[in-house]
Amino acid sequence: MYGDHVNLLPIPGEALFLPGFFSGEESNEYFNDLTTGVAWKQEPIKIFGKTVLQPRFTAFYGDEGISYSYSGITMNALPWTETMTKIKARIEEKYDARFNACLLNHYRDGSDSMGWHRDNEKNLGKYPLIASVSFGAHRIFQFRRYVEKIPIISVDLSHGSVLIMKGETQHYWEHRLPKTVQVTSARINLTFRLIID
Ligand SMILES: O=C(O)CCC(=O)C(=O)O
Ligand SMILES: [Mn+2]
Repeated sequence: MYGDHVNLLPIPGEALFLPGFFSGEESNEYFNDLTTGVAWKQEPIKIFGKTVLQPRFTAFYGDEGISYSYSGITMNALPWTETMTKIKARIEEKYDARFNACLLNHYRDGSDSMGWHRDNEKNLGKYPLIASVSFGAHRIFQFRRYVEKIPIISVDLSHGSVLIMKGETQHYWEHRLPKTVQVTSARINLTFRLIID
C-alpha cells in the first residue's frame, strides 16, 4: 500500500508523502470549493499569557458531538460538507483508516504560518494516524527532532498531495509550516484525525 510513497523520517516515526494523490483538476475544484464553502475563523489564542490572533484561518468539522481542544481553545465540530466527505472517503479507502474529525487551515499567503508543535493531544491516542491534504500554493513543511531540536527535514507540500504522519512520529518529531516571502497566494490544508474520547 505504501510502495508509491516517500518515507521522510529516519526511525522512529513514519511520515509518508504522496504528491499528486488528487489530480490537478480535482485539486482546483476542491481548493475553490473549500475557499468559499468553509466557515473560516481567525481565532485568538493565548501564548505565554498574551492573547494574539492565530497567523492563519481555521475551521473544525467532524462527526456529530466531536470537539477538540488545543492552545486553550475548544472547537465544536461543524457537520461535514459534501467536498470534505468526498476527500475523507478517498483517504480512508487508500490508507484503510477511519477519521471522525478534520482540522482545516487556510494560509492567505507566505506571511501566514504554523509554529513548531506536535499533534500529541491525549484524545488522539498514543499512535495517531493523521492525514494532511494540501491544496493551493506549495508550502515548505518541516520536521525536527523534539529533544535535540535538530536536524530539520523539509518537504514541499504540493497541490493535491497527501502527507501521512503515523506510529511514533508525534513522540519524537515536531513539525511546522514556516513563513516565507516567496509565497504570495493561498494554501488550504486539511488534517484528518480520529478523536478517541
Ligand atoms: O498546514 C500544514 O501543513 C500543517 C498543519 C498542522 O500541522 C496541523 O493542523 O496540526
Ligand atoms: Mn500538526
